[in-house]
Amino acid sequence: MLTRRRTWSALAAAAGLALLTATTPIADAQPAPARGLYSLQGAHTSAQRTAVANAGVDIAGSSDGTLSVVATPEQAASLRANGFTLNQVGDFDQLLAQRSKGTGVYRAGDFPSGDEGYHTYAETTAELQKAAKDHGDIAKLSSVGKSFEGRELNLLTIGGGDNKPGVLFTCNQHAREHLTTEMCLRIVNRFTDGYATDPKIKEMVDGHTIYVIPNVNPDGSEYDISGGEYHGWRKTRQGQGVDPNRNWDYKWACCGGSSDNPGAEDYHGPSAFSEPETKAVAAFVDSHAQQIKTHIDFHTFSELVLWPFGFTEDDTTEGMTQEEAKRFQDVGKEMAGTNGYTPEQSSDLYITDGDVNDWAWGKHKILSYTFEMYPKNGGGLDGFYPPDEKIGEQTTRNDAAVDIIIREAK
Ligand code: NO5
Ligand code: CA
Ligand code: ZN
Repeated sequence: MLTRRRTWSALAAAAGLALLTATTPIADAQPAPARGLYSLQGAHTSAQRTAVANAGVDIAGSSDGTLSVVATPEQAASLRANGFTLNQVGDFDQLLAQRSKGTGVYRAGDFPSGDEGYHTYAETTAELQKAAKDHGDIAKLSSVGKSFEGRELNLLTIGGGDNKPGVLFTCNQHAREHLTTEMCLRIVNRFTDGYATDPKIKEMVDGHTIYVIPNVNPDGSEYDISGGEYHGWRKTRQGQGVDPNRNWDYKWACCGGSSDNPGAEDYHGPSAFSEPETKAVAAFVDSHAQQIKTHIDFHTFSELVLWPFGFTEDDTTEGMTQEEAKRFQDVGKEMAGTNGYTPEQSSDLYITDGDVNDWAWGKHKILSYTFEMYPKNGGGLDGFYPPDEKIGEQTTRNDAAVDIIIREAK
């Protein structure tokens, strides 16, 4: 089993090596090792998956003990030495370049050619403006604050009024998980366009306030598609980037579920809410905490419904009674019954600390879930970047689950 301690000694060794090579002529300097995309077998338990995450590799997906990971050759060797089987799918950068080539002509600022069905930040903003304009009676566009690079963190509010129970949907904490932005847009369009014609939609909207934040990490998602090539980027864009889903101020950095190495993909940041994005979304939730009852944060991929806590393997603990845990399980399973995802406690996947669900429940008792969307298994790069043809089926797939989390806001 890998341990955090071993990870650090490996890092220290690598740093020592870098100091030695720095004295050799520039021409002999080794480039950063190419990262590979690997299929890793043998990670059947949460403890094993947490160990893989703590080895500093980027876990992209998980299904039946097989993980899709991005790792350096050194990391791969160390994982093999610790008993995991790793098969290299390909060189990560080459795969990204290949996947970005597309079929047609690349239009500046857009997604890579062939994937134009995805919405850029500007296109998402335009969609939200249109929804608010076309449905001014029920929809309002505002912002909860600005990203590090100054983009508005758009909030579309639908229905109800401030005295109706609220439900929050957040998307795109992780930059490259673009399908999630489409999920939030699906929710916006369904509850605005459907209002006049679908009595069930009308009833849900009239009885609730639906808050939708389609881009929690717009700097990251714009960077990820910059130059017409996917970059495999996960984090924010401040410094070397911070994993926003390790940056929330509840049991932050407590339990080995994040990294204190700024280069790591699960770096928790220098302090809780160091990122303007998580800080702004949290301030919005704080100011509506009496009203917001339920929440889904969308991610990709693995087709999972996850509930808190992520920081501990215990089902019940301080802040989570037996009764509360049972409600998470019951509603989680009911939602999973509609979309075919696998329902489980977040830490059954691997330990995370400072994630949004732990904060929303731990601080405000909001019934807060993570959905890991399509696909279940990520062959090649399709896990990160499913073709845009998948958007329709994979977002409507969650309509019934979305209705359940709205129903539960009461
Ligand atoms: C998430 C969940 C475990 C909350 C995370 O692959 S993901 O990064 N989308 N998984 O690790 O934050
Ligand atoms: Ca396409
Ligand atoms: Zn994610």
